[in-house]
Amino acid sequence: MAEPDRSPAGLADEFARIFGHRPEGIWAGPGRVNLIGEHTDYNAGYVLPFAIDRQTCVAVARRADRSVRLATMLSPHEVSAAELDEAGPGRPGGRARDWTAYPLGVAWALGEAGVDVPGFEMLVDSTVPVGAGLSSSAALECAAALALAELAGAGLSLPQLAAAGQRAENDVVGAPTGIMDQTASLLGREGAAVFLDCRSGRTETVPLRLEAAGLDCLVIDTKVSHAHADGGYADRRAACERAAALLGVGALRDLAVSDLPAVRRRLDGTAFRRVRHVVTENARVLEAVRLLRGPGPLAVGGVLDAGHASLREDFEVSCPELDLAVEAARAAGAAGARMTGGGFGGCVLALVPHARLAAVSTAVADAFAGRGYAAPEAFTVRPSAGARRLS
Ligand code: GAF
Repeated sequence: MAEPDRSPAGLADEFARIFGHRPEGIWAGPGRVNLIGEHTDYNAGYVLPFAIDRQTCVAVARRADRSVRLATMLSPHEVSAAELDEAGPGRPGGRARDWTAYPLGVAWALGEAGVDVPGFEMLVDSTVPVGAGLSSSAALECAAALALAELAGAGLSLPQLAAAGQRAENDVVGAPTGIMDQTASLLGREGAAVFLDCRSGRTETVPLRLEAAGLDCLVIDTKVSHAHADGGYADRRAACERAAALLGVGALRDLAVSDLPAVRRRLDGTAFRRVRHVVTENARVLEAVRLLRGPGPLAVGGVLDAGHASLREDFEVSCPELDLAVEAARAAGAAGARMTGGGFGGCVLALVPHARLAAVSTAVADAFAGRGYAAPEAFTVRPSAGARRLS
């Protein structure tokens, strides 16, 4: 069978075949890799993600009624029907917990933000692997939010659109995630990472010139799938909130590394380790920003390695496949490697000198085969522009 045409023109043609007329436009939202700053966003801390050159595209046209029709290139013969008013907190609309909850949730969240969202038809296509920790959900939310806000004639800022994506995910999909992924997808810049202070909402662009440093960012998808609407993520978030309440701080962000000895005396061992991860991770983000603005990306390898150890030992959100990918990548010459995203599966990111790229990919594949794990998939990504209208 011929490969589907994944260009914007191909998506528009497929839209016309499914819905009988051309879309009004095509919008794209990228996935993201988080360089450092994991499980810090919902603790009002710091994160340093970047948008990647894998994206979700939506072709959209308004309807005259309040109905919604949703289709995906993954199964183009199936069209989901829903009503705008069906989605809301605890009511995913469409079919519960499938991908349609994201655009419907975004439509609901924009409505809550005062946007008069019309009924619409939407065809989705994506090159962001689903459930791999590269934020396929935020990519779809951000493309949909940009499209629907524009078609509704609403002049929302990028942070307001990010908030709508997060609300869709928290209130409609039921995943208690933070604001990092939507911010990265909307505010990403070519050749740069987005430094976000999740308390103030302030963002700064930090240069991430991998090419100039002779590095590639290799993503290794372990193929261990995760879902943030499942228990582990919510459990870690609740543990952080409990610890903050016990320690009498507004959020774990309010603690410094120098507070840790005193914190240790007030918490049980597990709670202390959760707090220590968040506190040291915030410090690692600040250190990575300093290094990227100074010596450059080759210098952040050690920060990535320390971040992975903290997620594995203190926050306990890694898994054997992620640990193996990190170890094998480092042993084969990566300058630094760590799991990226919420954890419990998903991807590892490794900063790899160009000359070691093939060796690192092969070493990881061999290590997985040696343990009898399913074959991982490795590919490079580039820091890329954020969500935008394509046509
Ligand atoms: C997921 C969430 F969606 C983010 O908000 C963030 O908490 C991340 O896990 C962990 O850093 O991607």
